[in-house]
Amino acid sequence: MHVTLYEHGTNRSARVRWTALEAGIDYQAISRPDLIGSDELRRVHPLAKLPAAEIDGRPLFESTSICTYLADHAPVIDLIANPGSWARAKHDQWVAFTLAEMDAWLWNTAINKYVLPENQRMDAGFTQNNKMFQRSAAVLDRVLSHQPFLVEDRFTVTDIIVGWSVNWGRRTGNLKGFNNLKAYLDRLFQRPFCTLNPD
Ligand SMILES: N[C@@H](CCC(=O)N[C@@H](CS)C(=O)NCC(=O)O)C(=O)O
Repeated sequence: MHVTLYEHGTNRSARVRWTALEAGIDYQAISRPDLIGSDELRRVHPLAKLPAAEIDGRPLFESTSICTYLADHAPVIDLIANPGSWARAKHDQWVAFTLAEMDAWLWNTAINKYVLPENQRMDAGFTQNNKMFQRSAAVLDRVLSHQPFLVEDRFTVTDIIVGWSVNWGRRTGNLKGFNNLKAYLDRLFQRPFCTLNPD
């Protein structure tokens, strides 16, 4: 498999980089801050966002799709539940939950703080976005009170995907009182290939 990853820094790119490293998949990195919005990136991602991938010459975008594909093709370790299994359904559940019920809220705050041009920003939703993120974080905190990882009681790519969002919550001050999530992040940070932003 020939993999090119368009990725940079600790944004959602960190999910795909971490997955490739855990999976033992060699990849060529195209990593520059000026990729976002460029025509070069738009060939692979129609919104010219990071991350994106070219796998055997075919474009693939959305960090969680790239992570899931790489995990399915990990040559040496088992990084994801088998397709068709109940555990795989739980992987899909947590990925969808993370994108729709966690990332979306913090992303809305982000675009209105530093992504959109200043004259297009609205600050009306910040408090509500934090509350909605915390409502979902509470769900994960309860689940992780009685299990170390999200699927099959072992570290999988699901934890890379969800862990990135939990860490975004920590970095934006949204984990107050969620001690199980803090302990979960500690477990993730201990992994040698962890790419989560520690700041
Ligand atoms: N749902 C997408 C989100 C991609 C995304 O929004 N990437 C950000 C960096 S983390 C980006 O490129 N933003 C630039 C922009 O929105 O113009 C994914 O998980 O890959």
